[in-house]
Amino acid sequence: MTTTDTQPQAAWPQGRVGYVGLLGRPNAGKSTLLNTILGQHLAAVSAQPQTTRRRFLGVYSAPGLQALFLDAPGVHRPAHELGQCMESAIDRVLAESDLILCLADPTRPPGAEDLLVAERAARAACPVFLVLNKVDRAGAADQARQEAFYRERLPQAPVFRLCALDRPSLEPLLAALREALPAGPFLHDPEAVTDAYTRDIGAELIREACLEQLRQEVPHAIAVTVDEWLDSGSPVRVQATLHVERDSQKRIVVGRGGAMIKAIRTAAEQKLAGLCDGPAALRLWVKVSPDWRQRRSLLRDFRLAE
Ligand SMILES: Nc1nc2c(ncn2[C@@H]2O[C@H](COP(=O)(O)OP(=O)(O)OP(=O)(O)O)[C@@H](O)[C@H]2O)c(=O)[nH]1
Ligand SMILES: [Mg+2]
Repeated sequence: MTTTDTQPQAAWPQGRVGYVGLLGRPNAGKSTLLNTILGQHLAAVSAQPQTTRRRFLGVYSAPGLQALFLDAPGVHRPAHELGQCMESAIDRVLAESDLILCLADPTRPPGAEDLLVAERAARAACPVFLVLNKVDRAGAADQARQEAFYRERLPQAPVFRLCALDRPSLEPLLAALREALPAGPFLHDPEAVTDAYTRDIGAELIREACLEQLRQEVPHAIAVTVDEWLDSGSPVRVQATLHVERDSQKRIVVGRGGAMIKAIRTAAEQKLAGLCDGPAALRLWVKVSPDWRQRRSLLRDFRLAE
């Protein structure tokens, strides 16, 4: 994976270029869509809502097109300081975007979060495309209900139906982006897929493993910091801390006889191996950082607040 620019900027081509913000309720499939477009698993994805916590840039370059996708947290009513930081990340993505993809999930009836999403999209200063995702799992009636809800608030938005897991179903959307984005010079090296540090992507993938292994509220109470990342040899050696809010959560994360932390480590090592194109050896610590989701200074330390 290339995260840093390798060619001089003067050598980058011209084409249709712009920032494309991903807006939608939690679990709508924004990060899945980004990963499929990039052809790499870089953004954390899970069946649980509120997986994404901060803005993430994914660069899609093709002949004559550079779409700079901005993944964002899902729109919801914030319950804590972390939620406020996620709101700020959404605001920043919307302010930066040349075009917004408003993702709707027709497998669920329109609810309060959809209203927040649609109202936000309707206030946007740039064009909005309505994307009905998960059409592989939603019948025609459910798709029509979701489309009607959003179209009432976004009457001008063109509609795309797709399955974010299925690359060919994204082609009409990518073709429309090529038409809609402004002309200009590429803004990133065409070889680069993100500007994020590999260790920060690694931290997200470790948290993705926590979301898969743990249930209910516990994974949401976890923040991951990478304390060491040694990628000069093989295996890549990583040390990370899982921060939880309470002793009771620490006991669940460690598990009986260390079984849970071992399962998290094994799952995370596989994800890190995919990221690093080679084996990874992970050491994990669990630390209680009381009420970190409410504390600005810790949110800054964990790079969740700007
Ligand atoms: N069947 C099906 N599942 C999908 C599709 N798109 C996403 N999913 C699943 O939906 C769940 C949520 O996907 P995410 O990409 O994490 O959703 P998100 O919008 O980024 O969620 P937040 O980060 O919480 O805002 C995961 O289990 C995905 O595998 C789709 O088109 N079809
Ligand atoms: Mg996400």
